[in-house]
Amino acid sequence: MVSLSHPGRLRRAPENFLDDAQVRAVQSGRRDFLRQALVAAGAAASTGALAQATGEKLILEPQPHATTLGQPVAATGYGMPSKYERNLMRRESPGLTRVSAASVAFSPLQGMFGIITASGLHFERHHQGWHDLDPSQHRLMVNGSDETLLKRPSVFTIDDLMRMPAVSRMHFIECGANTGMEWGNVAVPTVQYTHGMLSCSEFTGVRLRDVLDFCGADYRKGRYVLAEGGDGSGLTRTIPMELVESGEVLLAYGMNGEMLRPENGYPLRLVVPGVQGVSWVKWLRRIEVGDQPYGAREEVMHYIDMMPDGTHRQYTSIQECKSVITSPSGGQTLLDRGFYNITGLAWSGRGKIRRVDVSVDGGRNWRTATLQTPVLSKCLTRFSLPWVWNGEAAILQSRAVDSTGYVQPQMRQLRAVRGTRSIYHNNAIQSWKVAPGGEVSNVQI
Ligand SMILES: Nc1nc2c(c(=O)[nH]1)N[C@H]1C(S)=C(S)[C@@H](COP(=O)(O)O)O[C@H]1N2
Ligand SMILES: [Mo]
Repeated sequence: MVSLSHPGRLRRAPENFLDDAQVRAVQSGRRDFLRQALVAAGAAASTGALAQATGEKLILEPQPHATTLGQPVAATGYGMPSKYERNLMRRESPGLTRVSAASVAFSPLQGMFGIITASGLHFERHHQGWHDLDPSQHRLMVNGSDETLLKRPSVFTIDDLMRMPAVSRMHFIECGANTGMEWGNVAVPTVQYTHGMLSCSEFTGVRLRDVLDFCGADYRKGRYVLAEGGDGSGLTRTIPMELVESGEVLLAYGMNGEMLRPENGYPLRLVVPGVQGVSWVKWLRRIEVGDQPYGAREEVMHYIDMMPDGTHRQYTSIQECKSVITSPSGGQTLLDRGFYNITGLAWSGRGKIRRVDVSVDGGRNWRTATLQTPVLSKCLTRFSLPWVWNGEAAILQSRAVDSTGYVQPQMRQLRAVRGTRSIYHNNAIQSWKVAPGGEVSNVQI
């Protein structure tokens, strides 16, 4: 048994890493704030007063809630988190975009348990803002790029789709730009901003394959589908037919046991397990079967990987194996020497997580972490490793291996191949430095 008799205490990360002046600087177009913000976040973590333990009074004296009548049932028809959890929120990174309708809100990975993201904390990425669509006024059209590719072009209501056989599956969704700010150097202080374009839910819907079968798609000639969103961004993405034929691609209306949230595409979104978020088209309005990739705007202008030799790669859609320690993580402070449960998340767009190794000395020595069940394909996997912090400097890293045998690369290995001009598909090993004072910060080694 690990020394639970000396449990270490941990101060949580400051959630907003930019002060008002820095936010104003960003809004006026300046972007040199990130380095300063990092210093500021460290300073904030090392000041703040420690809460005093109130001791036995709480046990020995009857508390108000034990001597009064509580709130009635259904006081809130839809339950909300405790007011004491108000700090745990998805947040926008003020430096990233100038317009909040075309932006990202990051999931607070540092405060989440298990593998499922509470629906209200699911990250958001919109190109043109979100809408709360009336499901009775929404339609999905399914057609072929010419009449030979699909025998029965059809228009479905949400009710039509909900009457068809449904499946529920747990999968992660990660934006291809997740960790994209870190390509050049350390950019943001906390795991919310380094890795928070990542969420995991149980999705419910109809297999796209079943709908294409129903419409009489020609799978021999029709090797691609185009998915089109209903919002003003005109977002379209090509999906290879193999993925559809595998039965994994869903026309989803459900998320975590209820209808999708408006921010996440209510009433219908595409679920493309293992593939980067941009292909999970929200407010889905049309599916077209075609015989070649479409070369849409989000496939030739954006979501491409800039290579060091000046060329770029297209259609690198699968999210490769990746992991991150969510606690201890950047912005937190270890207040005592003693026991800490190192924990984090691992995932792979190619299948299951086979193993996660954790290092506390910057990658010289590795120990195999425990994987929490269930370990599912194309789903987040929670890992943990007990650790006794002796008060010395440490560098924490996690390295995931997936069911194909692929090993998550060190940052320098990834840069050797990909250079530093990319935005997308940074799946490098994340390093958190623990200073002798206990402050945890984002570093690259
Ligand atoms: N119609 C539409 N679908 C969309 C987008 C969008 O702006 N419009 N953004 C895409 C991108 S880039 C990502 S990463 C995911 C984000 O999904 P989420 O907001 O549910 O997290 O949705 C994708 N689907
Ligand atoms: Mo994205």
